[in-house]
Amino acid sequence: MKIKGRYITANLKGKRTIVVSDIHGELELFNALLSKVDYSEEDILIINGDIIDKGQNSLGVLRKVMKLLERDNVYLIEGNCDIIFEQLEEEWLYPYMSRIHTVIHECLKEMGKSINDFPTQKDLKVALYEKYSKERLALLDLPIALETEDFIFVHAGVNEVGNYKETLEWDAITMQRFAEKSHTSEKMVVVGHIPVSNYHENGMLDHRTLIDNGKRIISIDGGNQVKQSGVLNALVITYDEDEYRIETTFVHPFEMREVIQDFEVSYQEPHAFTWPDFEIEVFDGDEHFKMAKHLKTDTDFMVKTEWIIEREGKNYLRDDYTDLFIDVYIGESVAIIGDYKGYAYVLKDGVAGWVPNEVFGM
Ligand SMILES: [Mn+2]
Repeated sequence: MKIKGRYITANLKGKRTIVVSDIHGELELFNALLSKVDYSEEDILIINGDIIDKGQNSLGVLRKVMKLLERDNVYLIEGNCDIIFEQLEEEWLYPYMSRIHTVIHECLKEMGKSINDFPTQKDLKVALYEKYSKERLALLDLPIALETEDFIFVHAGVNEVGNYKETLEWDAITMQRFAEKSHTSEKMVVVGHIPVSNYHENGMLDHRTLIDNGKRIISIDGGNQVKQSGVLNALVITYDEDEYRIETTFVHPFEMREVIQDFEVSYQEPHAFTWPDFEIEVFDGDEHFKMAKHLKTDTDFMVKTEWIIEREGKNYLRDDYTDLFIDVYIGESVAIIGDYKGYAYVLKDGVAGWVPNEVFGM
């Protein structure tokens, strides 16, 4: 099946449009984002896939979205995580569920059951289809793409084919790294699915919306629930005087902390490494940072000691990593991703990095 069998259209001109994607069961962040953009019934709301799984409240998000979908101006596009009710008999399901928190875990919990109460996956499916038919139907046969006057909204991407509607459904919801590919449509293609921080080559873990006017691709997955420092992004599209204005904003789940001492790095060449290229070789260093070589890119960098894990005699980064130090100034507040020995891992303007504890008077 191709997009052409499952796409819808809408007109954005004359309205304000809010676009979000990859909410991944994070009801509080979703609510925070809607209030940050001052979302109202007058606005068009486009939810560009992956509303459930990974986060802790998929049922909460799903039920909220079901309520929102009663409005004419709200659109939900299918993401690869949203079809799990149709995959209950897949062989990979239980191994997947042992690694990733899913909406199925939440259904089981609500029912007071565990997987072991069902002799076969088919039995589980029958039970879920009976108790959760409304939720399942809300996610069944969602549109794969929404096309407007000048935009195409799709979860993962479109193929570089004569007409984007020839894109296979499966590609549209699962393709990798679309922002590095091209497409042939005149329209701007807006996607989620791949955290934008995976695309940066400037040594930054930057989670903010990536707008590529040359390629006509906007990527908005801020890595919420996938990246430790991830955020939930929104696009706000308005149309005034024959022109679109595209604004971006985001929310994050971290606590803010006030800076009471300036910290500025005069010169640095930062590095960032993202999954799956985590193997490193550690040389010397101190209790805070070690010097290491990133094997895949043959790059020397500084790694916070807590980020180093050892497996079978080899060293790895335990997660995405950046060695960027962030400039901070008295009176501003930054988001605390985590406190580590001597340093805090912080998020400022959507970019992750390190500051010494002294900036907080600690
Ligand atoms: Mn996805």
